[in-house]
This record gives sequence, C-alpha cells and structure tokens, in this order.
Amino acid sequence: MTIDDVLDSRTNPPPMSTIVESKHIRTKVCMVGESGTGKTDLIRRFMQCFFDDRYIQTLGTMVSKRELISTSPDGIHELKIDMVIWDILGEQRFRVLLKEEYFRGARGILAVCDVARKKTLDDLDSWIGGVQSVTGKIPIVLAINSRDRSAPEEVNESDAKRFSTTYGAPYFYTSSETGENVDAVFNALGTRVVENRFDKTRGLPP
Ligand SMILES: Nc1nc2c(ncn2[C@@H]2O[C@H](COP(=O)(O)OP(=O)(O)OP(=O)(O)O)[C@@H](O)[C@H]2O)c(=O)[nH]1
Ligand SMILES: [Mg+2]
Repeated sequence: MTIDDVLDSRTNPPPMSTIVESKHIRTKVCMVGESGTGKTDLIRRFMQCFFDDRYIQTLGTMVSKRELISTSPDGIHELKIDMVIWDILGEQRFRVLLKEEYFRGARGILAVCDVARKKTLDDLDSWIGGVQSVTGKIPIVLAINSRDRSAPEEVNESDAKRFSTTYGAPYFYTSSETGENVDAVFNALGTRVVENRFDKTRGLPP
C-alpha cells in the first residue's frame, strides 16, 4: 500500500461497518531545522494556541502532544494517534550534545526550512543524518515555512522536489502566521508514521 492509497482511504473512508475497533497509538516525532525556521511556531499553531510574533529562542526542549484521528492502512481500525512532538534547539552546537537523548524513540521527522533561505533546506541533510544515526530510517515530511512572507522565495519547486525524491518525503508550503497547511503537514507525518509501522500480516503494533 502506498502513501497515496492511505491518503485516498482518508479522503474516502471505508464504510463504518468495516471498522471493527478503535486503536490507540502513541508516537514520538521530532522537529528539525535551523534556528528561526519556525519550528516552535508551527507547533503552537498546530496546538491551536495563539501566534506570538516575538522571537523566542527555545531553551532546551519542548514536548507537546495532540491527538490525531485516522484509519489504519487496512481500513479495519479507527486510529487515535497521540502525536508527541519534540522541539529541539536549532543551534548546531547542541546537536551533538543532545541528539541521543532527544532523537531516541522518534518514529518520524518534521523537517522545517525557511522558504526565503535556501541554506536552511541544504542544512536539513545534516539534521536528518543526525536523527537517523540514532533512530534508523524513519519517515520524513518537509515544511517549507513562512510562505506568507514577502521576501523573495529562494526555495523553489525543483529544490523541493529534489529533497522529496532523496528522502521519499512529501512537502508542503506552510505558514504558522496564516495557518496554511499546518494541520496538513502534521497529519501527513502521522499518516506516514502509521503506514511505516503497519505490518501486512500482524497489523499495527499493540
Ligand atoms: N511571517 C512568518 N513568520 C514566522 C513564521 N513562522 C515563524 N515565524 C517567525 O520566525 C521567528 C522564529 O520562529 P520560531 O518558531 O521561534 O523558530 P524556531 O525554528 O523554533 O527557532 P529555534 O528555537 O531557535 O530553533 C519568530 O519571529 C516567528 O514569529 C511564518 O510562518 N511566517
Ligand atoms: Mg524554537
């Protein structure tokens, strides 16, 4: 089953009678990306908190949780996914110090870059390498953030497509100011994490 099948099944959910039970899944995901790309603000938006325009450098880590409702890839279970989101300092020097602790157990990565700074997209390679050296290969979704800004957009479609092909990662242009695609990007990550953990014979882990 491909991600497209899963997304289709979410758009056209199976008849209620085929859903036999509800399952709860808890999953840890990590935000990665350079400082100032908008990781913390995307989480705030997703948590339906107010948008704060002041620049607050995250000190240490912030852990947030939100429940997503989905359907298992075989259409049998309604899924309640407790998405636990870890927000990590953007500064490079903390990466080496903290990575074991923060990345251990992560099932997915939300990679964030700034649409107006191409370098923040390029820097994601090293972020992703850092996480996957601890977790192994896990699903990634890319947020090309600050879409609302009037600054010239440096990250173009072909850059985004190249990243997408390299990592098998869908991408979304997001804005934590307007809310554009914020739910979509977290939902896509939840879907990919579930798909990745789904075993055709055994279904989902307990
Ligand atoms: N216009 C606009 N500004 C944004 C957006 N997202 C974040 N910002 C602003 O960009 C700045 C940095 O946002 P943060 O969410 O703190 O960035 P961060 O990636 O968490 O940074 P670190 O914690 O240092 O790693 C803040 O001033 C935000 O208000 C957006 O989508 N649009
Ligand atoms: Mg932050």
